[in-house]
Amino acid sequence: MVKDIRKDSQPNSDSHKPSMGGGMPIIGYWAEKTLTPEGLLLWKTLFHKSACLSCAWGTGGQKGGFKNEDGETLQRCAKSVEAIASELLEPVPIHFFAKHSLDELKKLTSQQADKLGRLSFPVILRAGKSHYEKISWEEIYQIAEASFSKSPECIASYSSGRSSNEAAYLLQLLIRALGSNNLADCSDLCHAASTVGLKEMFGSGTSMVSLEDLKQSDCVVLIGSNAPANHPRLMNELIQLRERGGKVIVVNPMVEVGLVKFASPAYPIKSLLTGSEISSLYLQPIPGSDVALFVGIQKSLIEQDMVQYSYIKEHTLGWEAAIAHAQATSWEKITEVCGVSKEFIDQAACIIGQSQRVVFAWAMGVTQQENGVDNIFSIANTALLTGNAGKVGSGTMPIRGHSNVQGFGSMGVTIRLKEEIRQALEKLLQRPLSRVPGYDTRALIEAADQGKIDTLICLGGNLYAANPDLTQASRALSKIETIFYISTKPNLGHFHGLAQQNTIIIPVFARFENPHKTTTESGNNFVRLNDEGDTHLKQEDAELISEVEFLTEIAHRIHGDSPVNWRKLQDTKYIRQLIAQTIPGFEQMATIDETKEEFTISNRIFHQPKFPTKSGKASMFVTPLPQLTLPSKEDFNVPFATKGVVLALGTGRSYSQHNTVVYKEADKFRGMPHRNCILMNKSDAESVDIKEHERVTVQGSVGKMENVEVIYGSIREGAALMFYPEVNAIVPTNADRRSGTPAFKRLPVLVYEP
Ligand SMILES: Nc1nc2c(c(=O)[nH]1)N[C@H]1C(S)=C(S)[C@@H](COP(=O)(O)OP(=O)(O)OC[C@H]3O[C@@H](n4cnc5c(=O)[nH]c(N)nc54)[C@H](O)[C@@H]3O)O[C@H]1N2
Ligand SMILES: Nc1nc2c(c(=O)[nH]1)N[C@H]1C(S)=C(S)[C@@H](COP(=O)(O)OP(=O)(O)OC[C@H]3O[C@@H](n4cnc5c(=O)[nH]c(N)nc54)[C@H](O)[C@@H]3O)O[C@H]1N2
Ligand code: SF4
Ligand SMILES: [Mo]
Repeated sequence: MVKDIRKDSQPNSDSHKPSMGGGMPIIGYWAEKTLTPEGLLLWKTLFHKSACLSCAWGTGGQKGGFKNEDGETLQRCAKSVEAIASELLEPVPIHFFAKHSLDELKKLTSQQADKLGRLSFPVILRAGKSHYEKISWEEIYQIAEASFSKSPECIASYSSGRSSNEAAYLLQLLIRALGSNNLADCSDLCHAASTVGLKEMFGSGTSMVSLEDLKQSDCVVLIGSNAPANHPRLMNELIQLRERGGKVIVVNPMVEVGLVKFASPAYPIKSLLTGSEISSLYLQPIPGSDVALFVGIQKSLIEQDMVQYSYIKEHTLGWEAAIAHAQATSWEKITEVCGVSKEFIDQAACIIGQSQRVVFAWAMGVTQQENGVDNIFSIANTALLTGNAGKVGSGTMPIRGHSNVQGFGSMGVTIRLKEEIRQALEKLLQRPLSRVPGYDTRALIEAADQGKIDTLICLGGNLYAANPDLTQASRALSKIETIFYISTKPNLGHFHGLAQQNTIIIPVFARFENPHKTTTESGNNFVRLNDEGDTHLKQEDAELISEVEFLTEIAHRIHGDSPVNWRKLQDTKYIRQLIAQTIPGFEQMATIDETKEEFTISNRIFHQPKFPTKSGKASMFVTPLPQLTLPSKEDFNVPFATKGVVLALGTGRSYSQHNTVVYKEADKFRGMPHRNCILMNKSDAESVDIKEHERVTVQGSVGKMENVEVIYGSIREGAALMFYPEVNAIVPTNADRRSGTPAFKRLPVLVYEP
């Protein structure tokens, strides 16, 4: 195995970090959760016919709890157990909110808030009050009627990708029928750069690769993804790929142990005990420099005569300029910007050029950058130069986040509505849709901060804690008159993201509890059918409602029953029929209730180099190299004598959290014992006499975090890592200009001993 793991990026010596990802800690976790008295309920839920709640890899559904879309078994991971266990908690006691004031609730950590239990009755926080109190459904609907009759531009929604396609479809129909396009979504903070970039290049914003394709590839380039933690079943595909002689190139400034070696419980004999080698080549670029690395790979492909000229001439536009750009950019510049040597870049190019079928897969390491769309362009340019798009076993594959985040986009929960959907919705609603551009998540916060939002409805998620600059997020939300939070669990947003007049929390069923069938879409464009189920919460303790019932009731009260009979849509079969009628690629939704046949959405997976663009060709774009200077210590306005080091801080997930929800304090795999740690390179720390485990201040441009414990880790010099949501207190609001995705993966900070 060739690795660009620098000599000086040695992990901390005194920690007991596992030497590989997955493995026995995962088995231990399964045992801990499933062998308890509650374990039975957990097993029952695992076998329920519905898609896994956690990530968009999309295990589960009609084939039973443990199967992927190819029917392979043992495809459920511990993350799935983690997510289910959290929804199976007891209810928040009925007198809880009467007993605990907001001042107390504001002191809770994310983990403590989640552990309170399941939300089980609707509550309201009224202006000037210190406590949430129970509210009747009738009063909720009266407040909804008043607040949704405000001017359409002042009404907005935010959503997270765990709810169903049916709920997502209703949400956008409700908002658009009001005359608003303000449909912010968590994908704005996540893969928006992928959607925008891929759409411009290929005319389609999702993965062009199916699970079957992945099984046929002989090389995967995995960029800015920590799949062992966040998409664990993808690891099975990488193990199988290596076994059939394929190669995995990892691009990540941090050495994630599970990307070097992973022990998969799906293969108890061949992998679980000894582990399977994952990376064939591990490249550690400077954070934010992936464009330079990929332009380098392109330059090397040109120099090694590995470009598929006949392919690009026939199937792409703009290739001449992209090639000229790579040729004109000097090796000196490329290696200086990305910090990876020409030797390693040549090796990567060689592997890609010599492979027959290459999949380029990526996640947040490249989308959450100020040049997020350029990152996507540079990766996909590389795929095109080597003829790896529109061919079985190859292509571009954004690895999606939430389990139904892609479904939300397909259902029209987006500020970039497809023209065909617009027309179909106008026909359905018998009126033109508003042409006023909608707010995405960042624009929504900015608009709220300027007092431009009166009413906000949040379908899941945690708008407050998911955003950068928590001070701004809290202030912005406090200027909104009424906020409806539709949620399964309490979270920080319920206590820090409070409206001016009324903050209402609506408790809803989780996916496996809904009284009706629903559907979801995986990142591989596969639509799953979720059976109805029931909740463990006792009727006398719980007044849960389904998302579908709540949304249709609001819509009915505001819009009446014409042209859409909203209450009829409480039978979700009718929503699926509307989806089949109005959303391209979803025709099979019309019969899924009868056939139970889960399906791949049409026109998304490309096995021929014919793309849904005007010309039928893919477009290549010139990708300027980023300018990655860091400020100097003096720019942080600290006393002159302060000894500190300026680093590029990346923020992301620990191995024990799901987005803003923390399940466990420690991240064992990275040797970080609690949340308030900064992982950095030993030599950076030593350059300013900071020792491991010392407490430091981490100062960014919008605030500082104190008492942060230093942990040495295998991250390249000049880079560091901290966990969100806590770190969002100091993350500035810089974002990619074209997609609006915040630059969560590169913020300059000064690390110093106070
Ligand atoms: N268990 C679990 N599963 C999840 C989630 C969860 O929180 N927990 N969240 C879900 C969601 S919504 C999402 S979006 C995904 C997120 O899945 P990922 O994208 O895998 O998660 P992140 O922790 O954001 O970090 C991704 C990786 O990017 C690397 N990185 C940082 N900067 C750079 C850079 O400049 N270049 C490159 N090439 N790499 C860089 C980091 O070192 C890290 O390994 O996971 C989904 N699945
Ligand atoms: N600094 C930093 N910030 C980031 C990121 C980062 O890497 N770094 N990543 C960004 C990314 S990729 C994302 S996707 C966002 C995540 O942002 P969000 O999606 O807004 O946040 P989550 O933490 O996933 O939301 C969790 C809440 O969803 C609710 N919930 C769970 N299941 C259901 C359900 O079935 N129905 C309903 N109605 N509610 C439910 C629960 O109340 C739970 O508390 O964060 C972003 N923020
Ligand atoms: S890989 Fe993702 S979808 Fe599959 S079981 Fe794990 S968390 Fe669920
Ligand atoms: Mo995400």
